[in-house]
Amino acid sequence: MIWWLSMNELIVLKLGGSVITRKEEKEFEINSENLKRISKEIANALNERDFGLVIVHGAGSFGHLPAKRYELYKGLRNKTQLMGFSIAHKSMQYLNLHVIDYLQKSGINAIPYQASAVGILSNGRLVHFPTTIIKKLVEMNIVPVSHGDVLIDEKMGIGILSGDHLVPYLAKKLNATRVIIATDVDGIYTKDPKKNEDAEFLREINSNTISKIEEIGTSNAIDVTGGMKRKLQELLELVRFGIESEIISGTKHGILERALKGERNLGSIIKF
Ligand code: ATP
Ligand code: IP8
Repeated sequence: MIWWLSMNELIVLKLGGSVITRKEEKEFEINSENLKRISKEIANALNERDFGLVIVHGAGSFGHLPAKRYELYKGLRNKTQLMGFSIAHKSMQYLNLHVIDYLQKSGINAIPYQASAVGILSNGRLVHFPTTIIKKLVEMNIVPVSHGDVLIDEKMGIGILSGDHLVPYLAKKLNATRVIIATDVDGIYTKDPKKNEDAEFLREINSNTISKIEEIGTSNAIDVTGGMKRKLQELLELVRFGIESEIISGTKHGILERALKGERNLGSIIKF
C-alpha cells in the first residue's frame, strides 16, 4: 500500500552552489559540512510536517569551472567544446550523486532528475522540460533532485541551464506554493556584502525598494550564469505569476530548517 501525499503545499528549494561546494576557492570540492547539516535540516522539516519538496541544486565550482574553461555559455563554436560539454555534465552528476547521498543518509527519499537528459533550451531559455514524473514522485513522497546542467540549445547548439532558471520554471509548472533559494549570503543587499562593508540588507524587494539596489552581480567565484543579479531577475518574473520567493542563508545554522517549517522573513522576500 502506497502512502500518497495530499500535496497541499509544494516547495521548490534551490541549494546554491556557493553553499554545497567550495565555489570561491575555485576547486572541485564539496562542502561536506554544509551539505550534511542542510540535509539534516531538510529531514527535520519533512519529519515535522507534510509538504511536497522539489530540490534543485546549483553548480558551484563543479559546473562553473568547466563551463568557463570550455566557454560553454557561448554556444557551440568548436569541437573541443563537445568534450567540455561531456566533462561539465559528468562533474555535475558527481556533485548530484553526493547531494543525493547526504540526503539519503538523513533519511530523505531523494532521487536524481537529470536535466540534460530531458530539457531543451532555446537561446538560453528553457523551452522543454517534462514534469509529469516529478509530479508523480512528489505525490509518492519522493524528493526529485535536479540541478544546473549543460543542455542542448536549439538555437546555439549547446547552452547552460542555471538552477536559477530551472527553479522558477518548475515553480510555475508545478504550481508551487513557495520558492526558497539558499545561498551563501543572508539575502539581497544594496551592494555585494562581501565586497562592501556598508552594504545594507533588503528584507523585501518590491517596486518601492528595488531602486535601492546599487550594485548586484556575481561573487569573487567563477560564475557563468549571472550570480545574484540573475537570481533576482528570474524571481521578479515569477512574481508576475503570483509566486513570491525568499532568498535565505544556507550557510547559517537552522535558517533553512525554519524556512521549510513555515517561518517567513528569514531572508529577502521578493514580491510586488
Ligand atoms: P550557484 O550559482 O553556483 O548555485 P549560488 O546560487 O549559491 O551559486 P551565486 O550565484 O554565486 O550563489 O550568488 C551569490 C553571490 O552573489 C554572493 O556570494 C554575493 O557575493 C554575490 N552578490 C553580488 N551582488 C550582491 C548583492 N547586491 N546582494 C547579495 N549578494 C550579492
Ligand atoms: O550554478 C550552472 O547552474 P547554477 C550550471 O545553478 C553549470 O547557475 C553547468 C555551470
